[in-house]
Amino acid sequence: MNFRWLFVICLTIVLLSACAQKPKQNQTMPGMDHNQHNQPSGGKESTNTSQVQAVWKFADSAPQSGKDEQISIQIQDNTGKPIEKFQVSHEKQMHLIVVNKDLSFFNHIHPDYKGKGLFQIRTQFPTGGDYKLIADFIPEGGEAKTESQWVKVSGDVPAAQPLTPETNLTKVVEGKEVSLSFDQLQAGKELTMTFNFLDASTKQPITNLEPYLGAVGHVVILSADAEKYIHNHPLEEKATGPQAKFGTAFPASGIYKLWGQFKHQGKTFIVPYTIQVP
Ligand SMILES: [Cu+2]
Repeated sequence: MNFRWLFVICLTIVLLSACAQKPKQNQTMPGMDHNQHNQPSGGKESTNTSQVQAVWKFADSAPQSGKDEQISIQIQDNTGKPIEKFQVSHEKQMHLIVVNKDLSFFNHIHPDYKGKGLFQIRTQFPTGGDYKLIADFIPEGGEAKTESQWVKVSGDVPAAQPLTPETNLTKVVEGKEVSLSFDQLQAGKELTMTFNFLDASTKQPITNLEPYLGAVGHVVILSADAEKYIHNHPLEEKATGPQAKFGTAFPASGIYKLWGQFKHQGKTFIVPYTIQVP
């Protein structure tokens, strides 16, 4: 494996196990974020990332749909001592992804850091059902960490929407015609994923995409069962379109849902795709 390539593309793949009974299968590829390579190490206590854990708490013991719910995420070591310092990665100390079980709902939010390892945010779950919360953060002096938690939200549960792989990867979102393509699409291969942006009415290339959280775009990928989680940043973070390219790798064949997040003319937008990886 070419580690330099991985470093450059900021790729991480974390295989998550949802079952708390089982030991976690965590695989973090090197090069999650440039920041972790740039920290001065002299005199700083280093963090053994394998001992970092997240304790999730909800202000309401049973969160309800359609209500502001407070989520608290306490980051600590395996003795319960808070981890106190975090690196800023893409402008935030923590990125929190919220999806529901059939992956029809996606949210990317940023909890506030309250000190002493505690992150908090108020958010709403649109319907009842099972949701997965996935937190990305980097303890200072340590490696990028991903911690996740399933939560049951009370309220009406809509019928699950089946994930059907799309064959046509061109769609119109917020007046933009977005096309997704891959240089090769096969499980276990390092590949390049390209988003191309045209003005939907004039078909002219869009060349003034704006940075969103410090990069031209962000891509989150989840396997259909929400167990395999990948968060990618662009090969060229300062690109402005019409193309945004990301390096990634799908750990196994199967159905995946991915969400590209971009910003244009002051507005952020999300482009979702469901794909079949051979
Ligand atoms: Cu984020």
